[in-house]
Amino acid sequence: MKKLILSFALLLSANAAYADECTLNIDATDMMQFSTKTLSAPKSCKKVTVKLNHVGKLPANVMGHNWVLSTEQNMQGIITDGNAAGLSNQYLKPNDSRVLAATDIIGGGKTTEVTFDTSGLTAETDYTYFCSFPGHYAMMKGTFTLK
Ligand SMILES: [Cu+2]
Repeated sequence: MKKLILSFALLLSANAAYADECTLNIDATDMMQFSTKTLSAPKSCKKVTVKLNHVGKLPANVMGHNWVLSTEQNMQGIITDGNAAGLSNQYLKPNDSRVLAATDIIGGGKTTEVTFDTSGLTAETDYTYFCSFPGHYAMMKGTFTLK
């Protein structure tokens, strides 16, 4: 009985470790900054969850932030179309197939997250993440890799 309990505990902790490395956290601030310019997850993750935490105080219409994933090549087009789409569309063109993953736009004190399938991504590519709020990508941009 003791042995059984022990192996159950090991199984639980192994699952927790697996879940943790496939979940990434990033903060965004009122100073128009992400807390990191690089994010990566093990390629063994079938799904990756990115949790965005806006640690500022300003509202979404003034200093809103989201987390958008695409190829470097597609970023500018997504931003141009996103600006036209406006805040009511999370500053993204609806159903934009160039967007690999995206959270909603949030204001200060709020948290949001997105979970995406990694089956369409490759470990050889450096992906780009950015905030699509107008003008923010210049400051709020980083590199996402599977490794
Ligand atoms: Cu932003």
